[in-house]
Amino acid sequence: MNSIKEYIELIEKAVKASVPETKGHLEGISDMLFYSLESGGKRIRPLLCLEFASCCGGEAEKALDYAVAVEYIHTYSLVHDDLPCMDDDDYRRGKPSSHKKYGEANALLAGDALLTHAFDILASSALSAEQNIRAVKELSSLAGVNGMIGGQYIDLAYENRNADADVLFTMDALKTAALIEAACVLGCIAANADEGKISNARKFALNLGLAFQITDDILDFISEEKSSDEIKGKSTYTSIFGLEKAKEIAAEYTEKAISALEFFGENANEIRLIAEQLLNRNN
Ligand code: GRG
Repeated sequence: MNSIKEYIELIEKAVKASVPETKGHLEGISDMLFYSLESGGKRIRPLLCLEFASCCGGEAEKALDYAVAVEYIHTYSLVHDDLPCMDDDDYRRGKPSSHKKYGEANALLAGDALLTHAFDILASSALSAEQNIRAVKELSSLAGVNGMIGGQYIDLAYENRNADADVLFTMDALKTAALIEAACVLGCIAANADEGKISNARKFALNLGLAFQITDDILDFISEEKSSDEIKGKSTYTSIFGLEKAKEIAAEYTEKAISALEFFGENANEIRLIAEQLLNRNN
């Protein structure tokens, strides 16, 4: 079993190496992709992808392309989410967001390029054609209309009206948990895991994703700066349930996620650790 630190190092190298080379008039495009891919993200999704590959008996290194592809989708979603027509955030990870640095049209293009290249990375992976096709299918569907995009649609639809707990659940399950599910499932696929393992990875990811989003809401709530959600008066777990109850709910979902790992026995020890660390994170 590799350590989390070693996996993160592998991911950093692979992300750097994955940016398409450009020459002459096109050089600026690669700069924009690097800018958003290399701005200090936690790499949670690619880490989970490698961890699930290893936990299912595969070699984590073989899942690297899948891990990087999921990080590309995550990065595109952040670039587009920061645009003035979406959340209108000037900063991302303490640096000017892509549209602040390169202009709105270029940021839109950079997000599109990240999204498109994610599927090139999957299709070019050295794993079998069957594995790559399954990976494309899972990632496109979990990032698509019944996944992350659907979650963002609900988020926009509730900008100016109160959401109840049921709406929040569906929104977070799609907006946040679906891509985490893609990361875990693609790790399983890279290891040729059976459907029993894949189904438990999905259960883990749904619960971890919900805990992750509620923790994100809590961190926004307790941060000194007003978040764009607060400015827009969006409903979140803290606005509906209050801070203490939101913390309890996040801990409950983390426990449920950890229970789904029982199926994998001791092989999932590092994933358990990651789930606990994500609950107690401060960024
Ligand atoms: C615009 C197509 C489109 C989708 C947007 C994912 C998303 C949907 C919006 C991004 C904003 C947001 C609150 C997403 C929820 C998931 C989340 C908490 C993202 C932040 O993930 P981290 O903490 O980010 O893993 P880092 O910076 O560590 O990479």
